Amino acid sequence: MLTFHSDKTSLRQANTELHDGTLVTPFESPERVALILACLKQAQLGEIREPPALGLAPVLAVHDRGYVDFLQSCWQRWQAAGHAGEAMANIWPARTLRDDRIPKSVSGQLGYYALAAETAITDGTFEAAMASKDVALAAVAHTLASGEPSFGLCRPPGHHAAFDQFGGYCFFNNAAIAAQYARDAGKKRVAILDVDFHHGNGTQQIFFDRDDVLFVSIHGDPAVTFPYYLGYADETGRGPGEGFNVNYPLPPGTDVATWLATLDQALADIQAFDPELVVISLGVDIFEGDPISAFTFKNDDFVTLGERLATLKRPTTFLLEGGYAVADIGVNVVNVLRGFGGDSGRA
Ligand code: Q9C
Ligand code: ZN
Repeated sequence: MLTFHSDKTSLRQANTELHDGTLVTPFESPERVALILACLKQAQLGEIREPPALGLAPVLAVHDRGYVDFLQSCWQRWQAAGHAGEAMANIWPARTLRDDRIPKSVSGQLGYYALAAETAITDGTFEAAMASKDVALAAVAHTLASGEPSFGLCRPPGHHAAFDQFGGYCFFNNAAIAAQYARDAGKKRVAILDVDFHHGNGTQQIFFDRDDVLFVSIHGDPAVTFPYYLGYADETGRGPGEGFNVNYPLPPGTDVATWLATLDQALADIQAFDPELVVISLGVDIFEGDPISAFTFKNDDFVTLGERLATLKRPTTFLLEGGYAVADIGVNVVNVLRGFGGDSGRA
């Protein structure tokens, strides 16, 4: 399978993540991509290509202009304001405050455009996010042109990024940008299947009112799991989008057999939609050893996941989302892609 990768995704080198009340080295590290790349090469899974730089137009097709401008200018403005650490939100237009005025200061704007505090904006974050969406766009363009599957080694991930909010390690919603690109290229129906442990709140929000992009997600129950405030089964879409958003929340600790039975339902939803393209938001944080997640996949179960996805027999683009058990991240990704490709060998 053809992989798309850019060294520029390593330009995000954040030092801090707010985790359990302390500042830690971020779980979402550049090492993740390097380890997957090494495993892909070792497994001889196929050619690895650089994406072209496509600029902001495909980003602005799903994200707010003010939000994009904020991401582009945030680090410079934060530094100019004399702040010592990395740029992090610490106040929000929360339920009892106003959200109809955007503050002037970078600190106020951080809260306006952030949906969580853990994710810092740093030097190189915007450039890495640009490279990540270019990886996604090149991958989807290849699938559209050839009908062949492709893998976009996206980093930073994207599925928590909404129309005008970042968080959960995400800035640009790579899957949404890729799906919209396919729509603009003439594909009538695009399905996004999100298998990351965490609910893809950003992708859901971007397409919630639409019937041309089906969003289906299997994830940890938001009652007890990040992102907490979205991802319930009763979120089914709105207006013309009613029926085109499908959430399968599962309790932490869910066994693989139950997860795979849920996948079969998700695949049936997708077949009923008859999509011309399937985008897989591929989070491998469903692995049993993931440090921040609570599903129970073993290495070999990722082969099974790939095999089941192949039964859709649809043009498919895989885009990397989460996965933080770095020692296993390469094996787990390669196993999905191998399973999909029909080679049932385990990495
Ligand atoms: N500090 C993705 O998998 N917080 N994002 C969890 C650990 C946020 C995960 C607690 C998790 C975001 C793309
Ligand atoms: Zn995740």
